[in-house]
Amino acid sequence: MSTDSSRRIQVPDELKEVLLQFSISYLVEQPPDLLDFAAEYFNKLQANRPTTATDNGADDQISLNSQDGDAEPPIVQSTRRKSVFAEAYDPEADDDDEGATAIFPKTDDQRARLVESVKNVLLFRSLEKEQMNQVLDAMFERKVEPGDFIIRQGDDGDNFYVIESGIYKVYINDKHISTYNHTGLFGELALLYNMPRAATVQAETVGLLWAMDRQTFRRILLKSAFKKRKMYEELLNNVPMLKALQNYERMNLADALVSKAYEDGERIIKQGDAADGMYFIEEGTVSVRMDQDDSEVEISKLGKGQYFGELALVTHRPRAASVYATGGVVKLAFLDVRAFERLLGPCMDIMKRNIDDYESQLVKIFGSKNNITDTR
Ligand code: 1OR
Ligand code: 1OR
Repeated sequence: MSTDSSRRIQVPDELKEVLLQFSISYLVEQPPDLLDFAAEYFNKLQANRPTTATDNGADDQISLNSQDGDAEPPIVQSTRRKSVFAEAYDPEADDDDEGATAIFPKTDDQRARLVESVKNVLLFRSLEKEQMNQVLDAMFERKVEPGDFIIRQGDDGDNFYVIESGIYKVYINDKHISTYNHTGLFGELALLYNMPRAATVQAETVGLLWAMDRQTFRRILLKSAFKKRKMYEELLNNVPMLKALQNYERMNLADALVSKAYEDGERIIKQGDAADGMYFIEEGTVSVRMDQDDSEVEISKLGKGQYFGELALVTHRPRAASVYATGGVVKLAFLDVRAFERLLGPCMDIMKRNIDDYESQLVKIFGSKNNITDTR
């Protein structure tokens, strides 16, 4: 053991996990007072602690792997339930390739409708073609009536659902918090993170859902979805603008991102082009340049944790500037315009404030307002 490594502060997995579990409970319950809630939460946790102290890792592995076995595990008390969100889950070690995936035969019409419904499912983005076909085979249709409870908060997770049609209301502690309108997916959280259902989902109208059972979900989707959320977790936690999002919304954003890399000097955005999405900088630096007479003038440099390309999406105008990779390889996370509109609503005020800032800079740099944001 070198003195260097022994001096480094180790963050125990248990600490991370306890804090994460606490944060999730706090966010889901949204109690009026943080400290009262914390005191009660930790007192309960201590009172319910199992009498035989277990060494943390082993317990996790058993509860996790047993989810993939034949029998569902008995319902565990929520205080003992382990989240797999933190380090406790290692997708590489999750041996989930055994057994055949269920196949639900479909008519041509059904398959076509299913393909249409899953086209925009962000969780499926990083799947290979073959995995995607397995997903299509494994999904089954479920018709719902107005008032049907599809999911009840606190239950163990059974299925995950993609919406073909219908309106669905989401409730947390009986409070209506959001609505799905003929599109989207739900029920992935409990299966991904091995947690109880975080919310209740109830049909408002008749509707059609495509369902996938827990085992298939874990076998096909868990690894790729989990890896992706993990991969972008740090980036998304470090973009100040995204603090306006709920944790859950940030996870959805992670599902939607696509990684792109650019070499030194390569152009990422061309001034005047139509816009197809925006970018977050994972690594490296970009140079923002504007056409001025016959050349380009650098107006700004942006680095890790910053973003660009949002302006044209907000104003519905062509790109206001060109953007180049500088000083080596630049790694970016790209968000396409449809996902942008769906997911970044809560950040719009912050983006608009920053855009106002561009305008005052514009006046300073070019001495006149170059109408980058005027809507004509
Ligand atoms: P689940 O398996 O936990 C309930 O079952 C589902 O409701 C959940 O997966 C999500 O797919 C969906 N927080 C948690 N779950 C939500 C939320 C949500 N919205 C939809 N679901 N929100 C955060 C509230 C603090 C709402 C964000 C707009
Ligand atoms: P976009 O979609 O128009 C080019 O594509 C992007 O460059 C733009 O979104 C912004 O994200 C980014 N003025 C306009 N765009 C800027 C600026 C900027 N800086 C970065 N971008 N100004 C620089 C302010 C320091 C003001 C102009 C001088």
